[in-house]
This record gives sequence, C-alpha cells and structure tokens, in this order.
Amino acid sequence: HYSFFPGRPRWPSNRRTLSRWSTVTQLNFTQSESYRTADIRIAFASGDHGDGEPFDGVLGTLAHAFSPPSGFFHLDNDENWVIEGVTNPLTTMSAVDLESVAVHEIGHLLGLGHSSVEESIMFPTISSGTRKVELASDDIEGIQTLY
Ligand code: TQI
Ligand code: ZN
Repeated sequence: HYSFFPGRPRWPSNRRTLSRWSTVTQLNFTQSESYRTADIRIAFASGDHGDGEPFDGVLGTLAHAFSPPSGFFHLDNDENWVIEGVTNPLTTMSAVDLESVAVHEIGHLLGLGHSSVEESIMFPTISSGTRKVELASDDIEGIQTLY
C-alpha cells in the first residue's frame, strides 16, 4: 500500500485555480501546446512589458488580466509570491498568495469586473498575508449569469 512523507508534501496542481471556475460553469480548460495560439496566456513579467500597463516592483500592482477576448494574464515577477503558505522569512512582510491573486485574475479573464461583496473573490481588495481562494456565492452567480 502506498504511503506519504510526513506532512504529506505534494506539488501544487497548476490546474486547481482554473478548476474553481470550471466546476461552476460549462467551461473547460485544457493546457495548450502553444503559448502563441492559446486563448488564455499566462506569464510572469517585470516593469514595462509591452502592453501599456507596466508593473511597479514589490507590492502595488500584483497582477493584471484583460477582459475578454484578450486572454492575457500577467503576474508581476517582482512580487514575493507564496504558494500554500510557504514563505521566505526574509520577505514575509511583502508576501503575496499566488493562488488568491490567480483566482481573482481568472475571474477578470472570464469577464467579471469587481464585486461590492466583501467575501467575494472579485472584491477589489485583499488584506496582506491573506489567502482567499474559495468562490463565494456572489462569484458563482456572476459567472453563471455570464456563461
Ligand atoms: N490588479 C488589479 C486587479 O486585478 C488591476 C485592476 C485595477 C483592475 N483596476 C481594475 C482590473 C479594474 C479590472 C478592473 O484588480 S492588482 C487584487 C485584490 C490585484 C488586486 O494587482 O491590484 C487581487 C490583483 F483584489 F486583492 F486587491 C489581484 Cl486579488
Ligand atoms: Zn481585480
């Protein structure tokens, strides 16, 4: 029978963020062979990266995604991105949870603007050091109204 290492460490699933949105809609996401022809193109970038919306170093703008049918989703490479709460002690003060930001930006990619409901993923602020990855009923209503 199989066993795990203590604490059950594992690689994070890179599809988890997209599946949060696909489980509440008819949308399907598959990984494309080619970045150039993909509908959704995700990249890390620093400073001025050619789309007229330059990044600004640590904190400030963390990421941006454009409304449909753009499909561009850029993450600021200068942030101290954190996955599953694992932070570098030297950068904890400015740590940003990658999954929380990604779920929010995918919402923008799919066509959701900001929400006035504080619990929602699409609320325009998040307290620093916070992890917010579960869709709220407001997010689900929004995306189901659109798709
Ligand atoms: N990026 C902003 C955002 O995604 C970009 C933005 C500003 C924007 N105004 C907009 C996008 C109007 C669409 C419409 O909201 S951000 C958060 C949150 C950012 C902010 O880097 O400031 C998250 C990215 F909600 F926490 F403030 C992700 Cl989760
Ligand atoms: Zn936003």
